Amino acid sequence: MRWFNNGFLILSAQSLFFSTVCAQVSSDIRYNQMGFYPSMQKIAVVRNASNTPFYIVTPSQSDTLVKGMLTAAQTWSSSGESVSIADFSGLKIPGTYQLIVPGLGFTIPFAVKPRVHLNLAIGSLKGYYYQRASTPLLPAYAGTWARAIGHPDTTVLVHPSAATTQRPAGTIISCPRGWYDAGDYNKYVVNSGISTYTLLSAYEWFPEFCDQLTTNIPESGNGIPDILNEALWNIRWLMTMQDPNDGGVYHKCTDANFDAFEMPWYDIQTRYVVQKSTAATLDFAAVMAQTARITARFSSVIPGFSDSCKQAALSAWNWARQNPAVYYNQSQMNTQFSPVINTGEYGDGNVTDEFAWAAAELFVTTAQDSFLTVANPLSGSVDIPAWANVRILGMNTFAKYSKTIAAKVDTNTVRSRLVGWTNWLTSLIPSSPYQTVMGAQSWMFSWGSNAVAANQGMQLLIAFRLTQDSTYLRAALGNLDYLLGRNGTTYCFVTGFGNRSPQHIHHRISGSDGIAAPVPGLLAGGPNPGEEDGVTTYPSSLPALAYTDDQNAYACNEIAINWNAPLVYLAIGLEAILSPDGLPTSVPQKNLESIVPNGFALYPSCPNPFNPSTTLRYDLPNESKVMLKVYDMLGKEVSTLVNHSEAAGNHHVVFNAGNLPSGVYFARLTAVPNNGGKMYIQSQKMLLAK
Ligand code: 9MR
Ligand code: 9MR
Repeated sequence: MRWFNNGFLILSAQSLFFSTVCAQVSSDIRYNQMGFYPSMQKIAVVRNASNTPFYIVTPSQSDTLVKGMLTAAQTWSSSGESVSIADFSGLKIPGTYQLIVPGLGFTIPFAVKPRVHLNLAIGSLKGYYYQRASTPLLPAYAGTWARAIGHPDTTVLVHPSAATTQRPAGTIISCPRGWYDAGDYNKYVVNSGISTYTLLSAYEWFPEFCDQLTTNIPESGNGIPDILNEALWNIRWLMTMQDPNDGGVYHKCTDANFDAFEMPWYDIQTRYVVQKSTAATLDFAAVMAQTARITARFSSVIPGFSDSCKQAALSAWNWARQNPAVYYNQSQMNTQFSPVINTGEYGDGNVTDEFAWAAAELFVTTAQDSFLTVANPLSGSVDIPAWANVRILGMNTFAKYSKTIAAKVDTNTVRSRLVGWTNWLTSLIPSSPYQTVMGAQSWMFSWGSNAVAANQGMQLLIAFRLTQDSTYLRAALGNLDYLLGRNGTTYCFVTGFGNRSPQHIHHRISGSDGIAAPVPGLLAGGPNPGEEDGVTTYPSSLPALAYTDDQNAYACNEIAINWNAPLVYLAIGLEAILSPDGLPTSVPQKNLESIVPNGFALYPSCPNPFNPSTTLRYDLPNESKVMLKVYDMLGKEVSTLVNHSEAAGNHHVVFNAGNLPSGVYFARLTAVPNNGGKMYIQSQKMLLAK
């Protein structure tokens, strides 16, 4: 028998009475379902118990490692629950464990291990690849979630609200690439701004870690870290949103109306760029200035790119200076122009924070202090980052570059404003029943509340970097614990991670790809007592419980690029700080590029399961002799769908199984390039359900 330093008793090889007393997994025990770092705090929140013992056991429940006492229960007004805390931070030995509360039940086994959030860091960043517009997602990178190209956006019309002499209404421009904003297929500059900034900032704060992080995307291995490769997919789109004639930036590239729940390639609505706005133009200026200073390090891979970004940032800034109050007000716009536009608004009637952010980024990139005389990044109130609340983003950048800007900026004020505000956040923890900053006050639950948690986490990590005070690090991890299960709903809010994650996110691709599992690595919006979608399946309207895993519930179960970004930052930051020895060389990433050439793909059939017919899509990089056949489970050929030469490009064919029995079938595509190149083969599984 021995004791942990904090007084926990370790009993060896106890035969337990628990298995009979509590023979069930309890949903009353809330904890980070991804697990815990050996060296860090470990907390579970337990409902409906108080001042009773708890045990940490091995999965066979034969050995007890920790015996502790639950704290006295407290009521959380945001959820109406009575909860107490099981603190087993003393358990520092890596392993797999279960927590048992006699009378309540036990948890599913969880891990205590180093790098416990590495896969989350990779997966949440990979989520952006799955959101890419204007490109097919190749099986080599997207696996099951491979899909054909949607929204090429090479024929985008200038909406009458955006007409100028040089570009009258109806002018065709090209705005390819970018990420879909969320569950919808539109691309909004304002929301892209903060999302891209946050990914770029993760790189700026943790460059050595990011250099090693690969997500198996088409650009992997090109000499640029994947987090930047991914950001560049969006930045190259953003650049097309600037009118080269005047530097102003269109507010969005959009359908007139939200599309149906269908795969991207079915959306053939006309795409428009609408009115330029000051907010979009300043957000653009900020991100382009940031991109310019980062990509300058990669000039051998992308020569000239950094300069183009700087020019783009400067001309956007000039437009905004001449047009300082052009707000995007969609309903007003719709009274003047047609077609009427009904997609997301991202309207913001106060752009003083956008001016401050752009000024900060431009100053750090150019070292010219004229920007700071236009807008002072240090004035105004510090608040949680959000698409309409961007002042703090500039302060973060000042904090990051405080050494280089110290001659012209009062960097003590930068630091004291940021740290002072995070002190207030951490001061909320002791009286918070879940012991987290997130949810300590009920106003934190709003549309996209999970991004409130993640953004608080990002700011806490920045405070840690500025002070080395581990209070902030613990609090940042506490908010990640919240997102991954230590919350009022029992959900781990990231698709594909944890024991219980959302299955029915409001996401057109996940809802129509015929694959049961949602696209992975995406953070659901989270509890929102506004319940603006009118869905009736919410279990409660209490702030912390106002969440339902229902596809129609867009006010709490949509995903969005500005919500994933701070999650990426938080996961990367914690891993970089807590795994200082870098990434293990065995990060499970396969790059199949050498096996399957770019441009060759067989996509999963759609629909799948199907009855009686389904469509198979495939892309050829070169003119090839193609054989596409279908086999049954026993390998017997049941159909030849294609057997002739075809041109390079996208193709599709319908497989009709009217005369076949239900069951699993395999489509197999073989292509022999007519130029004598190597033969390529790919298979996809299909389910016929009659
Ligand atoms: O799918 C849309 C989602 O991306 C938006 O966040 C949300 C709020 O603007 O709107 C969703 O679209 C809904 C529309 O507003 C009302 N009709 C049902 C649509 C969902 O299918
Ligand atoms: O995140 C946005 C939230 O702050 C707003 O309250 C809400 C309603 O205007 O819109 C959210 O943004 C949605 C956007 O308008 C359209 N794409 C999906 C976004 C996430 O729901």
